[in-house]
Amino acid sequence: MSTTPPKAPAGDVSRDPAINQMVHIAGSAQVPTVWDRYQAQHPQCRFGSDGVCCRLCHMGPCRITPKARLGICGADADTITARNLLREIAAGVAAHSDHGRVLARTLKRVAQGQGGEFKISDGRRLREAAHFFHIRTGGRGDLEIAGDLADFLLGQFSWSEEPNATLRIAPEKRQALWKKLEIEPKGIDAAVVELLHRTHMGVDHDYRHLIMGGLKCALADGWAGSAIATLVSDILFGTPRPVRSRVNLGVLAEDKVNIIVHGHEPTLAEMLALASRDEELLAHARGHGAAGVNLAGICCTANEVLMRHGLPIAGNFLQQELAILTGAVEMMVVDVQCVMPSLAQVVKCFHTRLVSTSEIAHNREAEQITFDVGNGYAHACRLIRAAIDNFPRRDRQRVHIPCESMELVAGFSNETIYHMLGGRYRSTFRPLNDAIIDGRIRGLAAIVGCSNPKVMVDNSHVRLAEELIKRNVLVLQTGCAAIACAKAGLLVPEAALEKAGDTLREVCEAVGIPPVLHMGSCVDNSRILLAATNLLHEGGLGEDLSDLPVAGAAPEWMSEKAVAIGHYFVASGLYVVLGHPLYVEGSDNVTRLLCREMEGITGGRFEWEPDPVIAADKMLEHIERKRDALGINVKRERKLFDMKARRELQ
Ligand code: NFS
Ligand code: SF4
Repeated sequence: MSTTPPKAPAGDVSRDPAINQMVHIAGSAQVPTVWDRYQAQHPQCRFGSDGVCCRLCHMGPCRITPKARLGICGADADTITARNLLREIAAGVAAHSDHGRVLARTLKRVAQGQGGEFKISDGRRLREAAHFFHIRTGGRGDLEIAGDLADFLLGQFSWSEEPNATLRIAPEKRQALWKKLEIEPKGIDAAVVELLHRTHMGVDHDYRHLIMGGLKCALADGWAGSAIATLVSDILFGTPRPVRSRVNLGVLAEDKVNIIVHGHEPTLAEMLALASRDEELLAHARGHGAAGVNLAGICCTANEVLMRHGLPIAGNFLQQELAILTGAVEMMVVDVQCVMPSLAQVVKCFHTRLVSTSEIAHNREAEQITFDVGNGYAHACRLIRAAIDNFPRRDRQRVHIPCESMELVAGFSNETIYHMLGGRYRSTFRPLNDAIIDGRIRGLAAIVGCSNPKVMVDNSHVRLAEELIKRNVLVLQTGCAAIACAKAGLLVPEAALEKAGDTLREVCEAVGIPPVLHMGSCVDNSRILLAATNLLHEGGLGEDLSDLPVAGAAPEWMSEKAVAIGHYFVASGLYVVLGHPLYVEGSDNVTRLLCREMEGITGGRFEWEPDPVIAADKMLEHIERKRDALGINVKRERKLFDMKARRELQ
C-alpha cells in the first residue's frame, strides 16, 4: 500500500458501472490503480508521443525540436519516427509469433507422446491443414501427421530463400502484390531480426523503405505467427463452436473458490479448465467451506477458454487490478503479455496468490511456478488445490463483487460461420456474400484491440459497434474489444432485435447469430483475415482483399501487438481506423504515407479518429465506396436473389 493516498481520478473512468464501482473502492482502500498512475504521468512527454525521441545509440539520446532538426548522427524526424515505429512492429510480431511457437512446440510434444494430457482434439482441422501444406495424410495416423505439421510450422520461423508458406492462405492477387512490393516475409524470426537490424544506428534511412519493411514484418504476424497460433490451438484444443457464457466482474462467486487465468497462452488454462471439474478437488473445496471452484478469465487467455469451454470472463485488460480488489479472488494465474507489473502490489493488500507460470515472464514479487506441458494436468491440480487452501484466508468483510454480469455468445470461427450459414448439408459463405451483394448487410467491420486509460473505458468500442450495426454492418471482434461489447450486451442474438438496422436484423434472425461476432483472442485476428479471404473465394465481391466492403478499427488500443495488427491489416489492403494516433506525428511525411499515400500502394491505409460516431461514418463511407466500385450499389429487386433466381442465373 502506498503511504500517500493516490489522487482519485475525476469522475467515472468507464461506461461500465462495474469498473467505476471498483475504482471507487480502490480509492477508499488507498490501493493505487492504473488510473492513478496515469494521472501521475501527466503531462505525458510530447517527444515520445510524436515519435521524435531517439535513443538508438549512445551519442544520444536525441530529440527533434525546431532548433535541432537532426539527431547527432544526422537522422531527421522521418527516419527517427519510422525507426521507432518499426521497433514497435517488431515487438508486436515477436509477441504473437512466440506464442505461436509455444503452441507448435506443444503440438510437436504431443506428436512425440510427451504432451501429457494434451491431445489432438480436432483431427479434421489437422488433416485439412496438412493437406493444404502438402503434408501426406493418406494412411497415416493423427500423431504422425501432427509431427510433420509441427516440424513444418516450426520451420516457418527461421530464415529461408522462399517466402513464408503460410502466406499462401491469402488470395492470389494479394500474394502477387506482396511479391511485387517485395514485402513477402521469409521466415518469422528472420523478419523480426531484419527490422531490428534495419533500425540499428546507421542502417536504413529512407522512411518509405523503412515503412515498407515494417509491413513486411507485420505480414509475418497476421499471415504466419498468429495464423499458426490459431491453427494449432484449434487442432489441440478444438475449433470453437457457438457457446454461451457470462462476462464482467459479477461472474466471480461469493461462495466459491475464484481462480483467474490471465494472459495469452491457452495451454495451462486448458488444463485448469479440465482440472476444475475434478471430483476430488471439488470435494477438497467443500471441505474448506466453498461451494465449488469457479474459473474465470481476463484478457486473451480468457477469450481462448471462453471460445472452447464457455468459461466466464471476469473482464478485459483494465479490469485485472479490479478483479483482485473484489477481495474474492483466491489465485490469479498469469502467463505472458498484458499482465501489469502492478498486480504484485495489489495482491499485497489482499489474500490473493499471484502465480506466474511462463519461463520467460517472471515477477520478483509473484510466486514462480513454471508450467510444463508434459505434466500439465498434475500442475493444474496443484494450483487449484493451493487456491482452495487459500479460501479460508478470504476476509469476508472486504469482499465487494459488483453485480454486473452479462450473457454472451462466442465461438465464431470461420468453420462455425460456414456451418451456421450453410446449414447441415452445405457449408458455405454464400448466404453472407448474397446478403452483402444485395445490400441487406452493407459490409463487415472488425473492431479489435485493447482498452486504454486515456479514454473512457469501453465507450468507443461499444459506441462504434452500436453505430455500425444500426447501419447494417456486421461486426467481427476479438480481444479486449470483444469483451467490452460483450459487457454491453451486444454479443447475444437478441441484440440484433434491439440495436441492429432492419436488414441486418433480418439476416441475424434468420441465421440465429448476434450482430456482433466474437471470433476469439488477438492472435485470432488471423480468423478475420481468413473470413475476408473466404468472402472473396465465395465470389461476387471482387478479386482482392482491398476490393471488399470491409473496414477495421482499434478504438482504444494500447499495445505494440495492436501496432503489428494494424500494419498487417493495412498491408492486406484494409482500411484501419485507430482511436488515437501512432507515435509518428512528429513526421508529416511518415503520417502522410501511412494515412494517405498507402492506399495507392497496398490499397489499405490508416486513419486516426477519436470520436466513435465519426469513426463509424468514415468506415461506412469506405464500405460504400467499395460497394460502388464493385457495382453492387445499383438498386435491385430483392427477388433477384431468391433460390429460383439464382438457379436461373446459373
Ligand atoms: Ni490484444 Fe489480448 Fe487485450 Fe490488447 Fe492485451 S489482452 S492480445 S493486446 S490488452 S486486446
Ligand atoms: Fe541520436 Fe542518431 Fe544515435 Fe538516434 S541514432 S540517438 S538520432 S545519434
